[in-house]
Amino acid sequence: MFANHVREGLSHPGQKQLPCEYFYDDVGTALFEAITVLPEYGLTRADTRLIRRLAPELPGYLHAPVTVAELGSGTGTKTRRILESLAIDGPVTYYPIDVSASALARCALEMAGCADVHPIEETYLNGLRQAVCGRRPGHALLVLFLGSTIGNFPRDAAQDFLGQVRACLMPGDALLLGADLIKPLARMLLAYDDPAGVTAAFNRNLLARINRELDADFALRNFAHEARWDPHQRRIEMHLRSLNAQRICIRAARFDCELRKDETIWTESCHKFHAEEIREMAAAADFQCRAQWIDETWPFAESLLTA
Ligand code: AVJ
Repeated sequence: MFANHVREGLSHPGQKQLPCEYFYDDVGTALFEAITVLPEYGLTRADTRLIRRLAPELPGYLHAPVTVAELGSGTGTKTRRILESLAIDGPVTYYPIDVSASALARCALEMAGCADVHPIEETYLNGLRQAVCGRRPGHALLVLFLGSTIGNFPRDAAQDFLGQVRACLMPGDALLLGADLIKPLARMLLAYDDPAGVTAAFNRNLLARINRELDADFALRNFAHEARWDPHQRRIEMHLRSLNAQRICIRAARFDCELRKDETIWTESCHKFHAEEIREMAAAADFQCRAQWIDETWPFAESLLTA
């Protein structure tokens, strides 16, 4: 799977690219956690502040008992508040869904005290369908999609994804969606190109992972980290710029990759939103936006969408 995706992305005519879900091996997961505490990266702190604010209000929107399914739970740090708040009205079942086994294992350990935890090592929609299969009659399902991971999708795919989540839900179920909002350009760029170089290390680790898992010979020093703003797509793009003409051998993918000097590999897109845009996307996916919480310090929106 990984080998095929790498071969496809790097033999792509025109812009070479790699899928961003492969950032999160053990090293990448640790580097991402370091990003979340960087002063320049306010996103995770805004998300956490909003969850602290909305958690006590959440039971008012849902009929107990509640089953929670989280898409891309990571270690689940932000979710504890939500589970604790829902647990006041009765026992909560929690399905964390993630492709990172190490993150899931930590999540299960940390949340064991406040919910009945069933980790699912799967991609988002496969995991959600699995969680839905096990749903008990009379339980409301709350799906969490936090941290602006929705921003990784191209806009049309994000719309499509919301529709697919909606199709898994029944009346009375809900989706809590976190999305990073558009803010001044300098702030957005610095968040993805921090002076300590943690984001650069996170980006380059994708090449290191290919070296480790696919027996490749990327020289990480020959690649520069780059964060760009695309005003039309309203997104930050992360790239790795080849500093010289080079040929990379990826043995396990049976593939040689040639790069020109200054050619880039596009590794991630992080779309940014207007708050009303989220409500429009929700409506187009047949959701009702019941509430929206916005952080003032770091513009970020948490939207509660019901089926
Ligand atoms: C996890 C997708 C929300 O888009 O900000 C952080 C990933 N990439 N720094 C983001 C990321 C570079 C992050 N998401």
